[in-house]
Amino acid sequence: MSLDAASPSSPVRVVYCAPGSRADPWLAALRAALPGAEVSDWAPGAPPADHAVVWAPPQAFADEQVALRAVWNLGAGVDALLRVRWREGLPLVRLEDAGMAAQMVEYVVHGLLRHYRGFDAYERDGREGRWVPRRPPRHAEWPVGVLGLGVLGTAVARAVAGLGFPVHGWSRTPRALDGVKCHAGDAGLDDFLAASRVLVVLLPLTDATRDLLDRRRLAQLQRGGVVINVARGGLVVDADLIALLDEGHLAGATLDVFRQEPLPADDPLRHHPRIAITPHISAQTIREETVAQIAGKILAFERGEAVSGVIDRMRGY
Ligand code: NDP
Ligand code: OXD
Repeated sequence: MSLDAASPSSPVRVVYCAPGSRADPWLAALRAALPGAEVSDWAPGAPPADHAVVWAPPQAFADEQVALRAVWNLGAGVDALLRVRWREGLPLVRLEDAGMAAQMVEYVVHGLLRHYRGFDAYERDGREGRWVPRRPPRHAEWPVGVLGLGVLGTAVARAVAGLGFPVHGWSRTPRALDGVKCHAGDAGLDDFLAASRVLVVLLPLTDATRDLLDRRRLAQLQRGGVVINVARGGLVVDADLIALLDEGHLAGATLDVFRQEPLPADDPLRHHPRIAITPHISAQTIREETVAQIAGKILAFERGEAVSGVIDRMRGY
């Protein structure tokens, strides 16, 4: 088998499966990046391939594609990928950054500054004819906690620290980051929450993190707290978030991700005056960088080299 376009041996076969997306531009980009490969779109009954490039594929895809040597996820989050039953030992590989870290930093910094500088209140004043300068806020009064210190959480924590905010971070295993007070594991969570006023959620959704942010944990944030969830909706208990906003313990929330997407028209999160929502766009998959990363890793994999980003299925991320 070969990835060399000039080689006479049979080409490596790459199949693409991302239901709901337009396949053509992805197929064209994959063919350009892997000129020695045979790249096709998946349909039931398609011939077996060596590599799969996927986003939320159906179970039928995994059941049929029994010759796969690796699966390449078109995103950083793998909760949808792990809902599929894959052959034991088949490497599942996620995206790492690929242009998402810079977008995530922009989104979180925007959300943070909106609350910190009180822009919503000033915009309301402007519309309603008021002219009321308020006392300038102090960074020291707005410590930021970043839940998850992986590829994206680290970029966000560094950027926020660079703006002058006190920053705390929380991860499963201990981390060390300049300018960030790092906490780890279940034992470190209470101190982390108590030290944070703004909570940025950048954890994967796993059995260990589902519903993590319930009333008890959100209430540990400092009074006037703000939640910025850019990871997955299932990490936060919506009713508890709304109750703490209504009671005044929390001051606002910026939410990019939801348990059900698109968010139903009648969902209370859509209509709450102190919740801003966006349609899962905080860090989108960028085709050019994504294909370059996946193609580079497929080439390395075929040369027998180790690749980064392989998911630990037991851990769930
Ligand atoms: P990484 O895998 O690089 O980082 C995950 C971080 O979470 C790690 O620091 C890890 O700890 C920590 N973590 C995982 N489980 C636990 C746990 N049980 N307790 C404490 N910490 C835990 O992921 P990324 O940074 O690349 O992405 C994070 C998430 O962001 C994705 O899983 C995805 O859901 C979401 N996402 C959302 C996007 C959007 O547009 N809204 C776009 C892209 C991603 P440790 O360091 O010890 O391993
Ligand atoms: C991802 C996402 O996980 O887009 O990459 O949410």
